[in-house]
Amino acid sequence: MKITDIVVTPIAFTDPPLLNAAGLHAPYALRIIIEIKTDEGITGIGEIAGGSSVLDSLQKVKETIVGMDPFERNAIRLAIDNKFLSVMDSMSVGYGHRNVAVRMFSAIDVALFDIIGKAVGKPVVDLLGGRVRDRVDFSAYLFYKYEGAGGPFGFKRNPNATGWHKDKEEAALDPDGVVYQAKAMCKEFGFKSIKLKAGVFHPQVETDTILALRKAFGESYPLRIDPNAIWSLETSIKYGHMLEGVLEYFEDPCKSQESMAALRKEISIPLATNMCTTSFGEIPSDVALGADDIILSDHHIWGGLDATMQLGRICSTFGLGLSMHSNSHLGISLTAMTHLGCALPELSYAMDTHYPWQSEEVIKGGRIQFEDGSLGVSNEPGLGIELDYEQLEKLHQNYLNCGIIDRNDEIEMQKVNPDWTFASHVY
Ligand code: GKR
Ligand code: MG
Repeated sequence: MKITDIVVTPIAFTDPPLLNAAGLHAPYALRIIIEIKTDEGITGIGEIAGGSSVLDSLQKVKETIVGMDPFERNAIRLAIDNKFLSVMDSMSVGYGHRNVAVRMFSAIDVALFDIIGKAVGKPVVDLLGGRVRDRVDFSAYLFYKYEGAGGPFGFKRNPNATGWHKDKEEAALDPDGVVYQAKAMCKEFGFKSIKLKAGVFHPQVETDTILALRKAFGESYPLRIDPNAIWSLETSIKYGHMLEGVLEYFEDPCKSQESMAALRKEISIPLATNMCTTSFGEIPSDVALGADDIILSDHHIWGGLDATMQLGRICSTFGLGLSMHSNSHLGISLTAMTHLGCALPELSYAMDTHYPWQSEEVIKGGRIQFEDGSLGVSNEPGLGIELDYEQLEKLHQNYLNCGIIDRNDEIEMQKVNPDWTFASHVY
């Protein structure tokens, strides 16, 4: 089989005014949908975070991979590395050029698995070694937020919204608001564990929010807080002590492997990260320093599905736990995450997902339905989903019209509060 074409479609979909350490979500979130076509008439699909550098690179990748066999995933990855990385880049880790190449391959890898699955008549989970569980649990991903629906409504409500879609338009700017959001989200989706995106208000308010969630939900709901590394080591120690015995894990309270390692010696809560260790090259120092207890995998960031399976093995080798990170996404990503989650032996936590915050879809059949906070995968070949071209075109038009080409939460926040800076709320 030969790859004949790769079609790259940037899309934008409605995102409510969610707050985080970097600022505020824009009214539209960006993703890129890719379709890899083959001479046997099989097409594979993938989804990745939007942004101009990944989009530019994906638009140039066609000449590199057209003509290659989709089964040769290793050769395709090397060809992409050779084309998009200089020798210097390939030695660096973290963000930058290497990150763009890794992210590009992450999307391509999912589409290749989709093609291979369709060609051999097997679901992607089987290509990853088969199910170790039939369903994967997801956690309720809570945000402090302004009132509003996002998209064309911005900070206003959508008058036609009902149920959870109405509840999610409520402001959540204090512990009570977050507890309301948590109850509404858990009722709608059946989630049984909770993550709070923090780094927005004073750490005392955010600690009080966790304590209010504990009071409202009791001990059977594991709780996590993620200040996105905006707390100092001292602040993390101080508030970490208040959360001992309450948190399932403490996600990226402070910046750098060194600070996380120092924190880990002081408090008795497992530390998790999707910020201080985000690539294979950072694992040796992570382990040597003892920076954390749990790595949050993400196939969009670690280099695809197979790479994430390898990450699981490495984590268990070094006694690290494995969870899963997310970002604003639609159903192709959610389906790929679910295949992976069903196959990953080392996964031992409910996975993150932003999906409840979104309303639109690009796959046939519309929005994916959670049951009891979990999802399973079908036995259909490949990912088992198909693109809805009408919706894809609609969301592509959103992209063309919304004027956002790169995510910048700081600029979005300054539209609301011109004096706001990232540095002004580092605690
Ligand atoms: O969506 O605002 C957000 C999150 O802050 C996201 O960008 C992070 O990457 O969910 C993420 C995290 O766990 O750090
Ligand atoms: Mg995080």
